Amino acid sequence: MSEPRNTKIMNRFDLTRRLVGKLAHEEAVVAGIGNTNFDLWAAGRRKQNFYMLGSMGLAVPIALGVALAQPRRQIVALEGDGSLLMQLGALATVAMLRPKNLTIIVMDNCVYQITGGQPTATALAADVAAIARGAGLSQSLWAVDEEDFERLVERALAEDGPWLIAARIDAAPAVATTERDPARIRDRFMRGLGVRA
Ligand SMILES: Cc1ncc(C[n+]2csc(CCOP(=O)(O)OP(=O)(O)O)c2C)c(N)n1
Repeated sequence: MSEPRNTKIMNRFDLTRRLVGKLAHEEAVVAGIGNTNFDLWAAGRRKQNFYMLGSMGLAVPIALGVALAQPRRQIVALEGDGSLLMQLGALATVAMLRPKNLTIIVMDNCVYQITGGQPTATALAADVAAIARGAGLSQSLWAVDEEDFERLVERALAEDGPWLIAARIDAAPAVATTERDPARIRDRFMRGLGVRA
């Protein structure tokens, strides 16, 4: 079992591109406020991407809802450590409902980067993969390096979930900014999921 201090510090955009490169079956990706969705936007336009704007902590709850509504589709939630820490109860809810098709990916840079780099609890002692295991998500792992991240993503997409993959990342800024048009983001996502003509 890896611990955060034993893992390589990687780059969010690089990992996001590696994730998107593994998606071949119209998997949905729900990205949290700020940098996770900025880098998802930069990694290529997909109709099955949802970009959360405004509120922290909602990538996992939204992705859980989509996973329950569309059990034959694989769903990925992308979240920052600060946002995940704001909504820890969602992990216990996921563990209770056990959607086989949900993977949570936590991009842990140990700071609230987008608001100025204030340290989060993971900078000191909190371990998001261990917290998730404690919430009941037994398949909760740290990616030790980029190759391990890719292997874990492949496994999560192929084997029953729920999964949580945590990755330590550097403080590089996001490489783009998502278009700020919530109605268009929602409509495109609904069409991408086949629930709106
Ligand atoms: C409920 C709520 N509280 C505070 C904010 C202000 N805020 C927006 S993003 C952010 C930091 C997000 O940190 P994290 O999820 O770790 O992502 P990072 O910026 O490090 O990529 C904060 C404090 C907000 N948008 N919503």
